[in-house]
Amino acid sequence: MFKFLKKKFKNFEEAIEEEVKKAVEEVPEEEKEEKVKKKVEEELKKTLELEKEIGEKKKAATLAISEKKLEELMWDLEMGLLEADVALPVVEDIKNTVKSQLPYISRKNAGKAVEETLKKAIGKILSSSEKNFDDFLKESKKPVVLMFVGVNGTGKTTSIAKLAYRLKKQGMSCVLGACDTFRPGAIEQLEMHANKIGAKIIKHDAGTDPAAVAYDAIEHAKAKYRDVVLLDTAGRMQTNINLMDEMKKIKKVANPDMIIFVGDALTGNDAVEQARKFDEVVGIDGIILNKVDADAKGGAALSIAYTIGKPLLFIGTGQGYEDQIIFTPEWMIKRLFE
Ligand SMILES: Nc1nc2c(ncn2[C@@H]2O[C@H](COP(=O)(O)OP(=O)(O)O)[C@@H](O)[C@H]2O)c(=O)[nH]1
Ligand SMILES: [Mg+2]
Repeated sequence: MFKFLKKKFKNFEEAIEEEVKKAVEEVPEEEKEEKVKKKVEEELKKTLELEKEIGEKKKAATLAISEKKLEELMWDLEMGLLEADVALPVVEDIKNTVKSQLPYISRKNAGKAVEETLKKAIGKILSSSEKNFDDFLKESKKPVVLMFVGVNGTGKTTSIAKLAYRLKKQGMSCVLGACDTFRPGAIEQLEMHANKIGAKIIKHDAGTDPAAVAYDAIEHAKAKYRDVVLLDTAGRMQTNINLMDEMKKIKKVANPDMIIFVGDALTGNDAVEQARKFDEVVGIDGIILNKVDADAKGGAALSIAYTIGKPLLFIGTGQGYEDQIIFTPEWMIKRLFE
């Protein structure tokens, strides 16, 4: 998981450490030998002053590395992040934080100090994900209606099954609304999960109006005092105007408490662009990013919440019901640096 991004950060830490070491060893030592030898012979008294002067030079040299070298290393970092599919505004933000902190990095353990700076930069990037989903559910009036949107194959149906499984374990009752009446087999797929988990499913025939299914699922939940309604919807490309309009209609009828965009981490920047488009059209409140288990790059997980300004709530780490974990900045930082 995130191997690629992890490596890029590690490279940067090591490169800075290397440069700092060089700066400590090279410049001042030479000066010291040359100058001290000469001066000691002349005047013992002046030596002390010279030592002081050299000490200051030594400090300056190690703190600055060299403007040129630093630029070079920052460039490498920037390229590495872009290769890892980190979104451009995120790259810029990380760069700015690191640049502003680097002059204050101690010469001792420079690599470790750079790591701390990177962690700080990433913590700042991920801070838009500090939303507590469990608290939100607890505090909301029941039934809480959650609507899931996103393009085909990103794992919407699977995410709903995982979440219903999780909520059920917490003692909440769920109703699944089979609003994907579009894709063949979609209703059966949700039904299979509902049976396995032991959740109620509300379904109509394939090809019928998904908004009507949403309406019925919510009415059922109200009548039976269920806690949460999870509405599955058909996958749609963000460019398909008709289907995007249909999604607006489901929203209007269901009036969901939360619209959750579901993305596929493997699609990198595309997942971020999709989230942006869905947010524009229907307005999203939170994000689930799936297939993180297979994602070596890590750019989407790092970028999506910051770019859209909506929290990344959960990540999918496999196909099983247990493979959904609450996303926290600490979790991501741990994966990137340990
Ligand atoms: N490895 C992995 N596969 C996943 C994950 N989430 C979903 N999938 C798989 O992705 C495929 C599409 O999922 P599905 O829920 O049908 O997507 P939908 O079209 O958005 O409803 C299925 O084969 C899922 O098992 C995940 O977190 N990790
Ligand atoms: Mg589906």
